[in-house]
Amino acid sequence: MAVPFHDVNEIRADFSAAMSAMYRAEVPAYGQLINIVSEVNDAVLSSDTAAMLNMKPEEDVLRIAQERHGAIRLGTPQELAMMARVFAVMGMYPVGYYDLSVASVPIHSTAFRPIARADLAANPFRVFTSLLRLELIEDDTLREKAAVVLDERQIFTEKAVELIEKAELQGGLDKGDADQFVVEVLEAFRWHSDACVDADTFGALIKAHRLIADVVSFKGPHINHLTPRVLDIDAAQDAMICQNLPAKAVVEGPPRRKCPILLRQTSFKALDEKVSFPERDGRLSEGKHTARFGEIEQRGAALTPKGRALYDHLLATVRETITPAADGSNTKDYVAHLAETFAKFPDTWREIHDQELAYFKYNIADASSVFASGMSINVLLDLGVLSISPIIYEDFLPVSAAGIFQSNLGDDAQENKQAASSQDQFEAALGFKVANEFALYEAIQSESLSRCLGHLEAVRSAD
Ligand code: OOG
Ligand code: NI
Repeated sequence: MAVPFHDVNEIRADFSAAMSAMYRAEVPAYGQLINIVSEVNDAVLSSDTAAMLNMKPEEDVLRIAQERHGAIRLGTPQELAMMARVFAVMGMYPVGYYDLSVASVPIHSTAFRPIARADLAANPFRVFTSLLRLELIEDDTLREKAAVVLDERQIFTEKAVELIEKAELQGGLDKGDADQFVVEVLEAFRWHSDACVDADTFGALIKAHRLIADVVSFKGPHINHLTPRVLDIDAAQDAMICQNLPAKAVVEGPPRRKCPILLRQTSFKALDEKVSFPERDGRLSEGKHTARFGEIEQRGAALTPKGRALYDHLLATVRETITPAADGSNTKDYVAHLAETFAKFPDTWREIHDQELAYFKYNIADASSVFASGMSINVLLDLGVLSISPIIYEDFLPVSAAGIFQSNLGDDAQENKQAASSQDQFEAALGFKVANEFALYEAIQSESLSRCLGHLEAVRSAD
């Protein structure tokens, strides 16, 4: 009999845990962040707020301590295509397209993550994955140099490639291979303080764009942050400041609300790290690079296109009047204005549901109450036959991503005007199309509804 394959969700969970342990060793402040987050989460889960968050069924609560996202930046279409194969072995698929050119950043991105409800519940690890747009380097010589450097590097170990091919051929990996796969693939995400370009080239790349230097100058696409999910980001932000972590002035995204929507994020600034550059005369020169940072996020309900449009509109309205200053000088005003403007976004789950602003999971609250076929959903909710819980947003905000990028490039980051976005070009590099996030949430919602209705029908006809 054939040996059964190791559960893909477990490979992903193991990989996420291994990544977390590695990052903790590389960036000690990340460990501090994890401690803050778990204290805040424990406090929220044992308070009344837990019920309000309505994170039922238990799937959302159980996964919380394991929950995090990471971010990497790749240099070539070949690296992206290979990374997609790596993530597929762990049950992660590209969802959504993010055009960072709107923030004058020369990359475009997708989020690799699990897709099915059960897989998300098992472990929702996501990786925001960016691809450098080399064509946006204006200087011909520098662009060609960067292309050569990127072409020469091999970000995966031979063994990793072998195991990816084996997984594809067999349709999975046994436990032993899966464990080794995690170890080998992790190597691609490790930080290397020895650069693969000389200091002059590094300087020229920095001048073209800091992000270009970050992608091109090193042996691999080091993980640049890992972000745990927190249930009360304001409490966590206060704790960060208390512990002298250099947190950003403002939490990005929607304001604090009773019913959280989309996601709110905050981070502490990138760290200066020592780097050594190989010089032409064979000696090493010393320098520093600002690459990695810490981030936390509070996740809320996934919005429908209608809810997203309302969110975008309200945020744009706020930003017409006030944009948060990096030095924190107008934080109070900004926060007040944000809260005031978002009063137009309903703040009870039932209103949000009835106005179709977010996606929900339907649960059976009481199968024994009066149920007749053809009753509307709202009637079933009124009667207490059905109940709802928000579907958690599993993706990223383009605007938020831009904010994170900007804040971590330092205040002297250049403003480069970038060419128009190109989802087609990104998908050509990937080798296939990215999934549409709205369609995925919609599918989870309608599947939960038909499951409930099916069950109610069965109970009724058995009576
Ligand atoms: C990724 C930034 C995007 C987020 O949480 O929005 C991101 C990067 O800096 O490479 O992770
Ligand atoms: Ni992030």
